[in-house]
Amino acid sequence: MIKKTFFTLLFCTVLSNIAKTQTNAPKSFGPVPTNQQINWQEMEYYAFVHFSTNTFTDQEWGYGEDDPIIFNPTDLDCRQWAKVCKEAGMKGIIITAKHHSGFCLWPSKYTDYSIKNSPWKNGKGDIVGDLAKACKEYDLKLGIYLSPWDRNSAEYGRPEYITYFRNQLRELLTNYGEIFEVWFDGANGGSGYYGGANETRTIDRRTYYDWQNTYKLIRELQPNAVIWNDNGDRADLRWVGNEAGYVGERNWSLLNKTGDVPYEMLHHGLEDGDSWVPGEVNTSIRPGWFYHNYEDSRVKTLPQLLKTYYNSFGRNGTLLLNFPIDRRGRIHENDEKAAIELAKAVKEAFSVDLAKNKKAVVSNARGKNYAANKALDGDKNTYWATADNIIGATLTIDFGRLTSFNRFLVQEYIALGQRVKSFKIEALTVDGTWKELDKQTTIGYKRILVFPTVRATKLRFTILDAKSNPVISNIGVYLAPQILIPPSIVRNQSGAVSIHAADEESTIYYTLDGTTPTIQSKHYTGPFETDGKLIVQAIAFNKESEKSSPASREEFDLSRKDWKIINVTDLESKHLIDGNPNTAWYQKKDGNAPTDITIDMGRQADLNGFRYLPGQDQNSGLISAYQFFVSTDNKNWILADEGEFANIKNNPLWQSKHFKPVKARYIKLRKLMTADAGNTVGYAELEVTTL
Ligand code: FUL
Repeated sequence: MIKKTFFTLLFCTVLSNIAKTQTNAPKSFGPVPTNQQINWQEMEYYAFVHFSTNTFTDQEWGYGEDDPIIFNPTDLDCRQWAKVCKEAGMKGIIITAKHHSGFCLWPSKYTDYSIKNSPWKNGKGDIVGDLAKACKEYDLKLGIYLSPWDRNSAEYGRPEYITYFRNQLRELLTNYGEIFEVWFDGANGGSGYYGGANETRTIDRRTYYDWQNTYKLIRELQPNAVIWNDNGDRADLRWVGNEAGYVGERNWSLLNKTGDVPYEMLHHGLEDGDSWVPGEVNTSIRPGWFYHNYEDSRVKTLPQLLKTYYNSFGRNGTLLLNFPIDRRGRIHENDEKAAIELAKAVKEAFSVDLAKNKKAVVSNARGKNYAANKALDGDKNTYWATADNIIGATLTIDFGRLTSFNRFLVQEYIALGQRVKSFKIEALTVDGTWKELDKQTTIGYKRILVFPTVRATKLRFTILDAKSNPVISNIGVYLAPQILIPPSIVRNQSGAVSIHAADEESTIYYTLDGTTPTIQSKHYTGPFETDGKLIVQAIAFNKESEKSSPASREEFDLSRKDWKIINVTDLESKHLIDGNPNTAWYQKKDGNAPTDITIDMGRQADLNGFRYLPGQDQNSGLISAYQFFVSTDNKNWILADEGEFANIKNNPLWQSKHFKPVKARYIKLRKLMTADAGNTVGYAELEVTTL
């Protein structure tokens, strides 16, 4: 009897405690993520692979006319892609099943424009299928990129195309197992082959694709997938407004369900948005999305990749990093090496959490189920939550002794919404004073702060402002090894080369003979004069740590010291040839007449190409279609090259073009069209390449 009463009592107490805990639990605030969005966010880092006919034509955007016969990888190995991605610490791979050219990497029943008609495996291959198998083997998830814009299809622009597009989507979402993400690129450039019509077709990106019905199909076939869309109707994920590898420091995972999404909103989200639409940072490990062998030496360096890492999922985003598949059908060795180096550096930086299970006190908590230690226990499902005091709530970690650190990681429990609007961190240093290390805005799923190494006994995290009581699931403190940044190299118009290190303590060593610099190479003491073709490579060396940065490398061609812009009087036009990529000239022109820049190079040369760097204001003046003329006498002009600068709007990098060698003293770049169809044309630099 006594026993029974005792157990009944115990049972009731447990029940009432559970009830108390539950009533005490913080409620969700504002829009919250779906389970699919949470699972996706927790993937953090995954790969893009770009592969198509473009790989074999050296293009970024195929026109849709290339014969499938050119698609002939010599050593295609999807298992190698998966192995590299796995070793790089990625959780999945999104494949360009169909890029804008319309060429399909799977044998679609609905078109002949696919690998079916390529020599690869005598037309019997299926790259999406091979990748699906490889992903399974390496425990990676598979995602599908299916370009809405199709420059091959005769039906593009007509209602019939939507049926074709959905048929293809159905094939991809039915035949290859579980798909984690479906990616609908926003590019709708206009001109194309379109079944031989060779014309420009424009569509209304808000209405043409009838997205709601396409979304229905996806939800039905792949209920666990998330949808990325930059074409009108909002889906589950958003673009962050650039392809350069960073999202805003202030980054809300919210947007409004309807209405325009200008750059500011893509980049920062919307604090009071009515829907959960988190940002995904997409960028390539090289300048381009597709493989070009001339970019083999331009794979991002470790410091560049680390910056991307911190500026993407260190800022409440995920990172979708692209590998251009090469003509063999493999991830190139240089890209593989860079990605593995990044994984190693991240592991080194984040393997020891100096805050894990350390003593911590908070100014305020909702009881012991939501106490300070819940943020330091390494369990993503437990959290520190304050009662109602929001502003000024603190969590102080006591390291127990002087500890060096330079990274701070913090996570909100996003299942209950994103709440924190601003916070700061301070350290109790040797002299007994609190020193502010950083002050920032949003947190979201994960925020990582990077600051110079500090030695301290305690770290204090303060919530300065929040929409509702903060719910912090994780805090980590780390000491990352120092990474030296490669110096920057520029050559001005007169041919003088200057090299700059990111920090003043470093010494710079450089070479001009194509060899990798070491500390035995030439010591840089100041700008030096050069002329003609030149390869400059440089390293920064830190005496204290005895470490060198990776080498930076710049190739220069003809120096522009004798160049004169002869058809323009605006003095600002000098920026076009000043060697400084950060200054630009914006030429304004009324009407629709072609805009030309005519230059006298001062002497004759054997040209085989030119390079154009647009002004970096992504919103105006990016030349998207051009003609390039040459002349020996400024009277008789020859058209040396014409075409498009594909994808310049999203990726406004150097645009290199090659043509049949020709003698010239005068050059003329003509803008035929800008990406925003406006009349202003922006130039940061113009150079030529010679034989
Ligand atoms: C862009 C496309 O136009 C590029 O070619 C690339 O696929 C990139 C991921 O998205 O908008």
